[in-house]
Amino acid sequence: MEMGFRWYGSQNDQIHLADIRQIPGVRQVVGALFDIPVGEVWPKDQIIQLKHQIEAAGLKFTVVESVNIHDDIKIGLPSRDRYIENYQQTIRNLAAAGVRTICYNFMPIFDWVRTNLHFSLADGSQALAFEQRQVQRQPQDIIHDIENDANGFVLPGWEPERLAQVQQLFDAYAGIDEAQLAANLNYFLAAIIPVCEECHVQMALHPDDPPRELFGLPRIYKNLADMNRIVAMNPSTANGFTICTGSLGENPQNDIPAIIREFVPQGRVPFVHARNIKFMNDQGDFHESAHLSSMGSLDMFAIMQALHETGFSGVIRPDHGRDIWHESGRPGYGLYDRALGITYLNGLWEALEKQS
Ligand code: CS2
Ligand code: MN
Repeated sequence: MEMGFRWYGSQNDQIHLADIRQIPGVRQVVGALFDIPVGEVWPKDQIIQLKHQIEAAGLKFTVVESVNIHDDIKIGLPSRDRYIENYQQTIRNLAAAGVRTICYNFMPIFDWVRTNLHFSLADGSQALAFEQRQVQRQPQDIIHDIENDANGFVLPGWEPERLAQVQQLFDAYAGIDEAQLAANLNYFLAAIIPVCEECHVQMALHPDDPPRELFGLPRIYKNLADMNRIVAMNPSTANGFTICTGSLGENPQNDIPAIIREFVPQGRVPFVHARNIKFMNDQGDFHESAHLSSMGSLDMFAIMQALHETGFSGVIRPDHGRDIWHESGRPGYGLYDRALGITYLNGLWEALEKQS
């Protein structure tokens, strides 16, 4: 297992690589080119520049999060083939720079959805939260809140230029149900997995967050049954998963250690996001919490134990953190709470290693 930290690049992140280097046990920076519009080819020279910058700080760069998928691919429009060709070229360019894992998601229109980016917890910290009654509102209202509450940052998946067209996007998805979305994923995988095999790159699909239908849009990766269906589409191990404990854990029916025990031994999990969430009621409303098991609803020890037992050898990173110690950075992506999360996860791992 190698510990990683997500970084938005020197132009877009208030955290410096030198800060990341000082978190004990961090080896990897999980990065991306955030300025390339979704659907365009990531230029090789810019990828290599990012790699050199990360390596100069004494860290490695083998996981990209995310190369996002153009909506035309998810909708299945004829224009998808051009975007798929671009994606194939991006895979080749990333592989040439030593990237081995590409995280992506197949969520229509929105990446993750939260209804509050500054939910106050009892200890005075703030975290991201989701309340179902809030999504009865218009998507425009949620977009407006997220854009206004992001402390001036543009959050990935919430690009204002793209979401300015949100009504057109909703119209374009009108005929797309879960089966059609699955067919479109299948089409995409059929085109890109052979390229991944050729270049020794593994795709790592991120779960839908939250893993339930929202705004009438279909969902593709909510639980173990969905994962089996995605494996059946394309059994190559290049067709892999990101296991995001927070996202999957937002459905209390999901048994995350069981999911790990199913897919890590298949060699299908190059990348894990570790975070905890706390349910606020039995309607599935939740807020994100500190990583410690006792602060949330997930048993982080059982999760790390399953990873250890199955010989997980990929990259793991803390996912979102709370805003603590007066930090008010990119919501979910401050330095302090994610660093605390890393220290805790490393502690659990050391105990597991020494016990075995
Ligand atoms: C991340 C996602 O911030 C987050 O919630 O886990 O944005 C994730 O990067 C994408 O969904 C993966 O494509
Ligand atoms: Mn995640």
